[in-house]
Amino acid sequence: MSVNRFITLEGGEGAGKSTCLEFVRDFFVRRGLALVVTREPGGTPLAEEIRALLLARRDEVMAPDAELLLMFAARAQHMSQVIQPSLARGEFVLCDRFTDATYAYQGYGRHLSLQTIAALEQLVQGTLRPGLTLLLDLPVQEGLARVEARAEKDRFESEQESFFERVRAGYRARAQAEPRRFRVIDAGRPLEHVQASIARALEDWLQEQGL
Ligand code: T5A
Repeated sequence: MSVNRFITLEGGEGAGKSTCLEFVRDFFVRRGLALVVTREPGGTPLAEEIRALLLARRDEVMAPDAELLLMFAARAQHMSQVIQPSLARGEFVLCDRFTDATYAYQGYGRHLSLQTIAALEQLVQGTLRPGLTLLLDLPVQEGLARVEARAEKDRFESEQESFFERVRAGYRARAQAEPRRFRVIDAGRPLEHVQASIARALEDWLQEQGL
């Protein structure tokens, strides 16, 4: 059976994804495994332009459906330009957020239909799903406290705490529904403990894949 080399990193605000991304990159480099690191929304020049539209705060309220469709528009571009070609070359792809974020933020957070998201997922991704998802999980208040110091909040970071509680619940529900794909990491601990758990999860997964 061929190995699904598509890995995603997920978590709520302040979970430490950006901080841990470099750690995961080093993990693969040390093992001599080719890895492409990318992110969503974004990952190509056009998709990064869509990201800027999504994150910018403006007077006009963005309709939830417009937000959802922009997420998938960026994803379609990212899939065709980066993810699919990299996987086809046999490289690992590590993506900072992917469609689980859409289920968590637009589905659970904004109350959009999970069936609609599933239909868009099918349209844009076909059968492609991550082989492994690392979910950095921590209580909402702790995450928000970590990002409190940021100079300017983007459109998502400006949401109410109740929104982020729904996002967290959404991620946890998805992890519970797919325990083979998800590894839930307790991100509330000191960074070296979080990274040790990530390393263990990656080692176990690579071993399961026979790599
Ligand atoms: N979005 C995205 C959707 O709504 N739908 C979608 O489909 C997709 C793909 C942008 C936004 O887009 C939304 C969700 C997002 O709101 P993003 O840029 O990935 O996506 O989102 P952010 O959450 O802003 O991502 P960051 O990577 O910038 O933030 P993180 O994960 O909060 O991570 P980081 O590493 O910057 O950590 C925050 C702070 O905590 C500290 C760090 O030093 C840093 O100061 N920290 C720790 N402190 C103590 N202990 C630890 N273990 C720590 N780990 C990190």
